[in-house]
Amino acid sequence: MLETLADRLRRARRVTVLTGAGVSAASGVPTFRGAGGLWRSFRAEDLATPEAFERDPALVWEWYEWRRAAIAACSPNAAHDVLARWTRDSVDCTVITQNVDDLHLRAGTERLVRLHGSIWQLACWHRCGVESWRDERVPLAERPARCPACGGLARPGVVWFGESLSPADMNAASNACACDVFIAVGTSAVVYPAAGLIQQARTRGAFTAEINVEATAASSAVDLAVQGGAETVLPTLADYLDLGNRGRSTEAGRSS
Ligand code: BJW
Ligand code: ZN
Repeated sequence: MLETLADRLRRARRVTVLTGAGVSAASGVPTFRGAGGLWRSFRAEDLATPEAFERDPALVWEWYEWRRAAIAACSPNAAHDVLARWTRDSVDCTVITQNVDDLHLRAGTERLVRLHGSIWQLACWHRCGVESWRDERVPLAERPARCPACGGLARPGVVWFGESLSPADMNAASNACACDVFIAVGTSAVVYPAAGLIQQARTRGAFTAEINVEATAASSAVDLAVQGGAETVLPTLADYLDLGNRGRSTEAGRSS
């Protein structure tokens, strides 16, 4: 099964990978849904919507501060490393992530679209015109955080339910759907518009695959569903590719 995917990747000119929380699970970052997921213990409506922030900014910030501290203690795993290498190597590979941790960046990923923002980025709640800014201090100097320009409330630079994604990021993600192979890794594929990218890629002729520890909303719609942890499947896949490439270069050496 992995050989089929490796073969597709070997022949692909353009590869796109959509990642979700499962990619960071082996690093210790909690997922949202499923066993141990954040939405098992917290209600999204109370913490991840503009209405929740309007109602109780201190509570929302308390939750994000707790998550920022947890993520600060995590490091990229083997799945992040493989994807980062693919974006740096010769193959034209783009990673579209729904994750707000910065583990793809810390692994050195180059062509990266961050659809749901960054937990380390802050923005003015009142949209006073100031650019969003990065703040990695844990804990924040002031809680709730304040905008340095207008002194009003600052919010986490993430995309909450009911909020639109950045048009530039959506555009980049849609463009990346014009690819030969599209792989969804570690996402439950239930949150839109991100989940819709899988179908978009398929409609545009891509070979679609999923890597996940369990069946998801996308499993029956993709060409190939691989069951397993991203941190083990991606390195195995990379080994297949490296072996294949080595074989090819040996053959080329022999024929010259
Ligand atoms: C492993 C593994 C291992 C584990 N290896 N795998 C009805 C009502 C209201 C809204 C809607 C509605 N219907 C549709 C909508 C729109 C809504 C939506 O999609 N809702 C659905 C949930 C129903 N979408 C939006 O609101 C989006 N905006 C939008 O559509 O704008 C237009 C609009 C405007 C106004 C009204 C309506 C539309 C915005 C979505 C923003 C999502 N935000 C969050 C929080 C980000 C900030 C934060 O982190 O706090 O993004 S929610 C959360 O879900 C987070 C994630 O990025 C996102 C996706 O989750 P993901 O990554 O798939 O994680 P999980 O936990 O779900 O799955 C993990 C997977 O990993 C599992 O499958 C495991 O099996 C697997 N796994 N270990 C491989 N080792
Ligand atoms: Zn401001």
